Amino acid sequence: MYMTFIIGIIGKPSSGKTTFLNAACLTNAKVSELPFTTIDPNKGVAYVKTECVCKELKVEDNPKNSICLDGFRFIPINMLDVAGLVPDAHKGKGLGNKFLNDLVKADVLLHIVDISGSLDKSGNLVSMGNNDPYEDILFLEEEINLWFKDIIAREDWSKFAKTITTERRKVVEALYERLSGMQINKMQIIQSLKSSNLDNKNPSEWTDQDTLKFSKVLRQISKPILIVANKIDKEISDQNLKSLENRYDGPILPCSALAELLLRKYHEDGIIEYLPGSMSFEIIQEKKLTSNERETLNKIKLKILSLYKGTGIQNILNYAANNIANQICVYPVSDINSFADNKGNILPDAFLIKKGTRLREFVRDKIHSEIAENFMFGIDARTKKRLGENYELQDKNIIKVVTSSSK
Ligand SMILES: Nc1nc2c(ncn2[C@@H]2O[C@H](COP(=O)(O)OP(=O)(O)OP(=O)(O)O)[C@@H](O)[C@H]2O)c(=O)[nH]1
Ligand SMILES: [Mg+2]
Repeated sequence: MYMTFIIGIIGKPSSGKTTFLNAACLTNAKVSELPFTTIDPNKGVAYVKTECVCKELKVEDNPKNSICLDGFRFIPINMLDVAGLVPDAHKGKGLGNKFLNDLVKADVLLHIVDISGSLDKSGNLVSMGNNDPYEDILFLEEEINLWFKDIIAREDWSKFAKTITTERRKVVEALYERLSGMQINKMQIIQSLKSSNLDNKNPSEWTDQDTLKFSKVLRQISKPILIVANKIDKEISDQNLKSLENRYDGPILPCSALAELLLRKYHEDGIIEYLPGSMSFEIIQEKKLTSNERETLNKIKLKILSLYKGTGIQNILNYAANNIANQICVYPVSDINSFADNKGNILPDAFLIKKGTRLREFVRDKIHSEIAENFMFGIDARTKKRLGENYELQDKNIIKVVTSSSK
């Protein structure tokens, strides 16, 4: 079964979640100043940008599952944008928190924060700087943890807890089954039990605080949140970002979803040449721009691209995949000399997988379960060395999978 990497977009109403999705995926989901514009989730496909191995190998590739532009491999990932969350959403405030259930399969969550501080907690306009983005980070994280707890301790919890004994292996197995479909593995459950000191406590004896503690740790590990300081183009934003950086202990990535959306649209229309993630663009059809548009583009160049080394979107997608979710990139091939598949396509596929993934898991999850059954060994196409099923895949590995039928 082929599973793609999923990024979920969360935040209070009007922080720019849908604009972020539209900019990253060039979708056309509805955006407006009014809070709760999004009710049903919006989906899109974005790309993580990695340096393609075609450069190093000096080959011309024919990508199939991804795109190669100027020696950069853009690998598709799924994005999901949901409704806005307000404080006490778990008690039913705003649109409540049930819509978060659409995010159970997400690998990473992006919290889109309005860094200009121009919106109250429910997404209504207030004067710039009046809202403290730090408070948004705190309330949102709490709501996400409480949502997670609601899923773990859903109504049949006491019945479930009674069926398991204290034996740790059984507790892990039972919790793993209960949480299936949430992108959670057994190691994460073991780690969360340990960190919340619940290793030796039978779930039937867990207090509400215990469940909350466990949910919090498990959420942190399995659905880490990356803070995105959106609307960085606004006047007061840079100052707010610096003040937030002094108080919040974690990465905060600046972004102007609006600027990225404009650049990608002008690029699509052939007016400018812009490679997502780059620090500049080139105007190729100057005549098609009004003087206002030219001025806007100039501002984007001076006040965003050069100051923040890009609009932030591509950097955020890459950071979420590489630094937060620890994804690496692997290229399966059939021919270790030409790096082609069995149809002659050179370096056809590039897959994102979690660091630590073993060859056998990779074959099972990313290639084909039938191939996994006949799996014998792998070959590193660079070194031509044989790799056993327990080989831990490394970033930019080019791998041939040998099966009993293909040998
Ligand atoms: N200046 C500026 N405005 C932005 C940016 N991103 C979004 N906006 C504006 O913010 C408003 C809300 O944008 P949306 O994308 O609809 O926000 P949302 O978070 O999806 O809102 P809900 O669906 O209601 O929760 C719109 O007027 C956008 O144009 C940005 O980077 N800079
Ligand atoms: Mg929206």
